[in-house]
Amino acid sequence: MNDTKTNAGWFGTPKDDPRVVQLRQHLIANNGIKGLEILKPSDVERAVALFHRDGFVAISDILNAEQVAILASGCDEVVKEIVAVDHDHKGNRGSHRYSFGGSSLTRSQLHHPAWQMLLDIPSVTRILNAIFGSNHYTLRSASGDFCLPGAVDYQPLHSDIRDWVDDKRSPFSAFHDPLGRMSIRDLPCPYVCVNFLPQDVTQLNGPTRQIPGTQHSRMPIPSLQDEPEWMRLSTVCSVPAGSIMIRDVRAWHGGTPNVSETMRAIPNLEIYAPWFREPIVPGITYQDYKGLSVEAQRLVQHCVADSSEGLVTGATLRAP
Ligand SMILES: O=C(O)CCC(=O)C(=O)O
Repeated sequence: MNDTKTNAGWFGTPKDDPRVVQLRQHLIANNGIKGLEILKPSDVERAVALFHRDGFVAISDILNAEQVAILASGCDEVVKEIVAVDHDHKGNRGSHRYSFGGSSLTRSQLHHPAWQMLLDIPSVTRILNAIFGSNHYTLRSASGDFCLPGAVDYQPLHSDIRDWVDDKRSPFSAFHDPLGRMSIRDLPCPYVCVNFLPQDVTQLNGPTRQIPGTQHSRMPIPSLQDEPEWMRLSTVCSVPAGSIMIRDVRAWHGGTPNVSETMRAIPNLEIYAPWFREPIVPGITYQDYKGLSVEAQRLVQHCVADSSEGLVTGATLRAP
């Protein structure tokens, strides 16, 4: 076991524990969605069709080598700061698992240049325009997730958006049909997450599991105990660095074991559909905003702090 405690190396259950060795073998033999299509940036129509069919789509060759290097080093820098305040790798999305936004005092990483770089990638803009049928969508946050090596457990399946029909105690969305006939799941996609991959995502380093076609489902989401094995193996891999996953956040998804030697990050942009808005927390200073391209400024227009205000940035395990 590499017990460094201050960096993001393997920590926790020994990597040669028989259960870990067996899990690794099982994942190599079985992990990954069979026949997963990985599209190219020019496959815009197919991307829209797969997104609406499955609730997610993977597209390679979005970032070039230089952009991948900038994003990887930005993620490493932020991960180091977060792990420094969590020596036991307890995480805030399960053991060894963290939200980049949930670990930031601003609830976002939009202040970071590596995330700002993602705001104006023309191939992404083309696909989002096609998914939403307009360019009037708006950024909610720049965040994402990472999991450290030694994450041996599965994160429960979940949706990132819930309304009052799904969960009366902690709905994510204010959407409410007093007659109880409509749920946010009956609507067109209100909110997408675009994950950018700064490293290859493999069978072993915690590929996101996505259950195809569940974005409109009203079935209860299975707990870890009830989840069938095919769902555990329904992961988006192997996908090369520089790719994106575009996900309808209503589709059931969850984190999976990272039994590799290295951290896996999936920084993201979270984007509201043109017709959907919920409260947005400022994540970028006016000064930084002024330095962005016109397209990026359009996207972040609702995330900008007042011109007289700075932002207090830094790592925390419990974002305010
Ligand atoms: O890390 C992943 O692959 C998914 C994480 C996730 O869905 C979450 O923490 O909400």
